[in-house]
Amino acid sequence: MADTISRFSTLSHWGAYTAVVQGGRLASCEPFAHDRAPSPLIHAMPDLVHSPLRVARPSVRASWLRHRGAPELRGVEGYVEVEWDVALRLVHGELQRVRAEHGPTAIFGGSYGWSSAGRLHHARTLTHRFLYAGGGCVDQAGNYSWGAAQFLLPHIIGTYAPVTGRVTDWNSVVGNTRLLIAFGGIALRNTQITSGGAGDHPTPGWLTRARAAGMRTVIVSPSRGDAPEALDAEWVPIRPNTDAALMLGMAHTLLSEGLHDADFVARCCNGFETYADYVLGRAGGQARTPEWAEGVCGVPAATIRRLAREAAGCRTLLTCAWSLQRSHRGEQPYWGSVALAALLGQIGLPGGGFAFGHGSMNGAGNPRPDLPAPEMRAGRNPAAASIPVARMADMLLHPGQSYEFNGRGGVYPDIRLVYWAGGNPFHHHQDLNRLARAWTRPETIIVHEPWWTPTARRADIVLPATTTLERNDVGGSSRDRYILAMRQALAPVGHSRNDFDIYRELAAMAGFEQTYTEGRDEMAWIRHIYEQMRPAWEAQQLTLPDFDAFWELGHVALPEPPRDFVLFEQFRADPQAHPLKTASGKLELYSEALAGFGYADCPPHPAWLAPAEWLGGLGAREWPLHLVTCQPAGRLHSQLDQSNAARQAEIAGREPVRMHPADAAARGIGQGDVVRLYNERGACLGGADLDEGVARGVVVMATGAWFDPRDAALERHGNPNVLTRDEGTSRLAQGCSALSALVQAEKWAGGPEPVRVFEPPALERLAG
Ligand SMILES: Nc1nc2c(c(=O)[nH]1)N[C@H]1C(S)=C(S)[C@@H](COP(=O)(O)OP(=O)(O)OC[C@H]3O[C@@H](n4cnc5c(=O)[nH]c(N)nc54)[C@H](O)[C@@H]3O)O[C@H]1N2
Ligand SMILES: Nc1nc2c(c(=O)[nH]1)N[C@H]1C(S)=C(S)[C@@H](COP(=O)(O)OP(=O)(O)OC[C@H]3O[C@@H](n4cnc5c(=O)[nH]c(N)nc54)[C@H](O)[C@@H]3O)O[C@H]1N2
Ligand SMILES: [Mo]
Repeated sequence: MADTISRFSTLSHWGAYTAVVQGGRLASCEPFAHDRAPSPLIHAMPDLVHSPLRVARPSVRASWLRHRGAPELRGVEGYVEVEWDVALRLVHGELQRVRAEHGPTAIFGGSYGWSSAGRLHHARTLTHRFLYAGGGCVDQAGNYSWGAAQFLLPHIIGTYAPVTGRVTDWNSVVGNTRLLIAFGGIALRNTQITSGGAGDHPTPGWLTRARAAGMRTVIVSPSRGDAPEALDAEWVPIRPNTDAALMLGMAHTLLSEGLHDADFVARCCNGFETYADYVLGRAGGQARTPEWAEGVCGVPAATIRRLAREAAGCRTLLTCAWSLQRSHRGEQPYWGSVALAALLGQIGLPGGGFAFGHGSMNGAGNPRPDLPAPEMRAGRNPAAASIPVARMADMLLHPGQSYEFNGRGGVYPDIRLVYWAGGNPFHHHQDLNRLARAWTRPETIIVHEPWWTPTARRADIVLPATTTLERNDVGGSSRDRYILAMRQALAPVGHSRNDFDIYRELAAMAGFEQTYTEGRDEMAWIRHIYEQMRPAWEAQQLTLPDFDAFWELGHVALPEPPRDFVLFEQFRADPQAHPLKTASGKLELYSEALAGFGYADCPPHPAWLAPAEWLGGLGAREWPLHLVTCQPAGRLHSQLDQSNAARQAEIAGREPVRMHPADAAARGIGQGDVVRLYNERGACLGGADLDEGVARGVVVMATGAWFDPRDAALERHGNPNVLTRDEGTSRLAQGCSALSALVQAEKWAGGPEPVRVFEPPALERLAG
């Protein structure tokens, strides 16, 4: 029997695959048959599922168990393993106590994080569902990915759907686009991933077809590696966080040479005159000439003029990576690209206009009918309380302090209890030394995790969660044509339980099990989530296959859309009949609403606003390198970092730091050396990787190396978030601004500093 091989269809954020199980263990993973470019990341799964870093039993931090105390020892001291009933009683008791003494706004349940691809067992959604049903909590608004875009775009184009990937589709691009200008490039490493998982990875194929059809690509990026070599793209290196200036310089060329589409602007835009005055310097301000832009962004004025003229002369699509807006004043390059596309006058034409995220995530622009993806609903938060997603440390540090957000004011609540499942804030947040200080404030921190991640090690109560392979589920993404069945392949590892069941038991203890479960068990929920999609199919005269057939086959494919999707096609054709959902009904080059907010850090028209840290600012004298924290090729954020493959991708046992050979030589740094990156917020070690494809003055370090501080002065493993700034993009969006950070680098001259984070924490069993 032990040798019997069984196969189960399943899904991860990095793609669908078949889990091959032998002797009760995951033996290997085979890509989904319909995937045209499967991600190699699926092969890390056996390592992960059977990792020695799995949380085996419910665990309680020693001092917390003794006297609910010593919050400063979070991350330092060991755990006592307890039985499930003990752990659940502790969690239930704490929730009851905090709710009774301080109310729902003392519980922080935002629980930001990607969790797993399966939609029923999506830990963050379940956390919300459980906490909402129990009286509510403080939630987080928006996301780290495109927080600035989410709150800016509705003001200027009436929706943020394009940043989610709903842009002019690839069929339209292949058939029409002659020039693609990709700000932030099209990094195929990022297109391995889709939130919710995908059956297909189409981007490499679309790039090949577009190139064969005659599309030329220009990538504007501090890193040449942001485009696949086969695309033969022109690389325009740029200083990080200065794209807004480059776009203004291009706009100046269009306006001053009469190359803009005056008819489109008159029909479809609001506030052209104000914007043009700003660009041309007619209102007494600086003219944003290509020469001026060169001084800011480092791109030669001649290149800026050439790009503007070329774009005006053919069908051009401008696309911006999400990274551009994940920076201080990150609203500006996004608004700038919409304005530039408006001047070009091709918005709403096949293959023209603006787009976002082609190199940020799998499936942007993938032709797909407008049908829903599977979804588990969290319900309504009766506390109706939330903070801007990335202001989490501010909230913990400054209860009672007021902040501004998208035209309204808010006050940070006084958090006593933090509940987190499915995220890793000690990966995702900025200025981790500051977060570590903030993290000592709450009385109790509860985390569900399959692994002893840095966040699990900083909790008071850790409940061991199953992984996707240990339960049944259904998944899929709004960017992909497949709905995927996820069949349980393994028994729960150790004493882990499904997040769904942990919350069900806690809900039962508190007397609201029925509200939480609605009377459904796992398979009843999966069937329900599937059937929820049926009405939308029928509205489009399509028949969703029978659930049992779907479960048996393992997937359903949505039909190819009948025609190309072109963003704002109808609006362009008749702006009166199909107005945008903006204040003016048009594209806003000037926004009355933003003028009303009066934010100097997000003025009412696209502008160049110097970020707090950039290479042209004063701070660059002391900190002369701009740190770009990109997404990791071999991981999803911090997920998969505990695999052997991740160890092999390291340099000198740490996260690679890519830098130009000249910048390295100036500091006596050679290939493979251990380097120390540092600024006034912290320091981390990394392994030097010299690369002429990185712009001078830039260092690139991927996110997600498990946080391993020796102390506040040194992180040993290469987690760049000890260096990043923890400040909102602006008062408008308050988005994550991780990509604006200056640092210095030196060859490490200290001791060996071994990485300790892959050793489990000290564990003891509760006697008796
Ligand atoms: N410097 C810098 N920082 C950044 C970024 C950047 O560009 N630069 N990018 C930001 C962005 S865009 C994002 S989206 C965030 C990502 O931040 P996160 O989403 O927090 O990162 P992940 O590592 O995906 O964390 C998911 C966690 O969920 C756990 N998990 C997986 N499955 C389950 C499950 O079934 N149950 C439970 N209970 N847990 C589970 C995993 O083990 C992992 O610890 O990072 C942000 N941070
Ligand atoms: N393999 C893998 N793929 C992922 C993820 C992952 O963890 N691993 N995470 C996923 C998630 S949650 C998200 S939100 C997306 C994020 O998608 P993005 O935000 O697009 O990804 P990044 O890798 O942060 O940045 C893309 C590129 O932008 C360039 N760049 C940085 N700053 C600037 C700038 O100021 N100007 C210009 N012109 N270019 C700049 C960098 O060189 C970088 O390589 O990625 C998704 N894809
Ligand atoms: Mo993200």
